[in-house]
Amino acid sequence: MERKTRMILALDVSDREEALKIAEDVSEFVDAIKVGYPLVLATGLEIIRELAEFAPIIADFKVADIPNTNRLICKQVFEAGADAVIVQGFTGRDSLDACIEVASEYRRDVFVVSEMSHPGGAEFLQPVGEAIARMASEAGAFGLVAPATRPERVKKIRKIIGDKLTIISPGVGAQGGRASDVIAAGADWVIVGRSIYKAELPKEAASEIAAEIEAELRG
Ligand code: 3DU
Repeated sequence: MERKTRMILALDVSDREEALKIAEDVSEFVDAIKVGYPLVLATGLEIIRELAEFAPIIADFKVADIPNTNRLICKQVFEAGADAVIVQGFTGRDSLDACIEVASEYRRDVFVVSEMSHPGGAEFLQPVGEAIARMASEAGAFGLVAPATRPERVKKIRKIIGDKLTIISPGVGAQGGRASDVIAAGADWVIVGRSIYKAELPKEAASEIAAEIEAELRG
């Protein structure tokens, strides 16, 4: 995945035409498109190949099972054309290793959720987030998912992993995080959903956030 605009679109709509239209409209402002259960359950796994025409696809299935099931899920995801998959880290090293093994067979990437962005993310996951980040680094994951709603946590996690892993960060806009803050804290990409796909003019919304990130990077 190339680091150009440093933005990933979270395309959580449930209509195929709408998804394709938004993807086409905003493709110049995003480095990847994240698809998850809302879109795939509504339209089918084939949507991944259709959207891949516009940008690399990150499949956000937050895979969280035993190693064998994780392996089977990841195979399906990569066969469907996804460039990367998001998996949970709390299931442990063996479950994560299974995902990374399949990803390396397909030459694709794995992102590991270390901690989540919503208020409940602080209840159970945050206390183990740093240990998950270390495990993901040792296991050879490509990146982590860390919360844009808590830039100080992104900063802490960046310190722990150094430059070895990338960080993608959801929680910008609708959840209260600011793109520039989380890029300044050390995220490689911000993930933005509702602030773009629910905007009256998604292209304008994406362009504004991209400009904010660019200004932050210019200093
Ligand atoms: O809040 P938004 O509409 O910008 O969407 C954020 C996306 O990122 C959405 O797909 C959600 O499922 C995902 N995500 C989080 O919001 C928080 C996490 O910790 C992990 C993924």
